[in-house]
Amino acid sequence: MTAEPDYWSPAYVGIGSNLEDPASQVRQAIECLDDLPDTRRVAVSDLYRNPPLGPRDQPDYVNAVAGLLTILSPEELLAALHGIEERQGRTRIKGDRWGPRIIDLDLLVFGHRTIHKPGLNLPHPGISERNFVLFPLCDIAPRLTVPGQGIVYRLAQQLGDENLQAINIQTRQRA
Ligand code: A4P
Ligand code: MG
Repeated sequence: MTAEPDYWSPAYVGIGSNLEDPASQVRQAIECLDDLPDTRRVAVSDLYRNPPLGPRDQPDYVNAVAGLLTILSPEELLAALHGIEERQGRTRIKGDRWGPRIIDLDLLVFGHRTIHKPGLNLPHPGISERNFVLFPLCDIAPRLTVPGQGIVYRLAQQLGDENLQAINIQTRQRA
């Protein structure tokens, strides 16, 4: 009997926090990504402090991006990301879109997949308008094509790095 081969897909996860020591929340989420089943973290960006997009009456955010290889499906990976958010204490307040949060994990890109269905949009909409996503992504995958949006380093150049402050230098490749 031959076993089914495992198909590993590259996936990129956006990480954001603006509550309860955001930088350590982001680092904690990165550690949780390391423990996901059937998944390997292969890269992580620097961490960037930046002002909120959306309502301004909330603290600054810390954002980063992690690069994974996974044999999970996009739906399974997103469910696993929601599990990490819950374990870190995120509660969703209905109607509070873009409000402050302990941790937010967005599935940005999953291979070449384009998906639009309730609960899952891929690529995550708005990547090309957010420098707090594009510059971390540029740290680890500058030549990545975001399906339907463009090549990461070009999109980052177009947007500029205004208001982004790198707050540490990470080892980008996993030891
Ligand atoms: N969902 C659909 N597709 C995806 C996907 N690819 N990844 C659904 C993650 N979630 C996806 O998400 C709302 C719903 O989107 C979920 O049911 C999920 O199944 P959420 O995390 O509950 O709410 P949200 O994060 O407030 O909404 P949204 O639209 O994801 O907002 P964003 O895009 O995450 O923006 N400013 C700075 N500086 N830094 C930030 O990180 N983040 C936001 C939130 C606003 N301002 C910010 C930042
Ligand atoms: Mg989100």
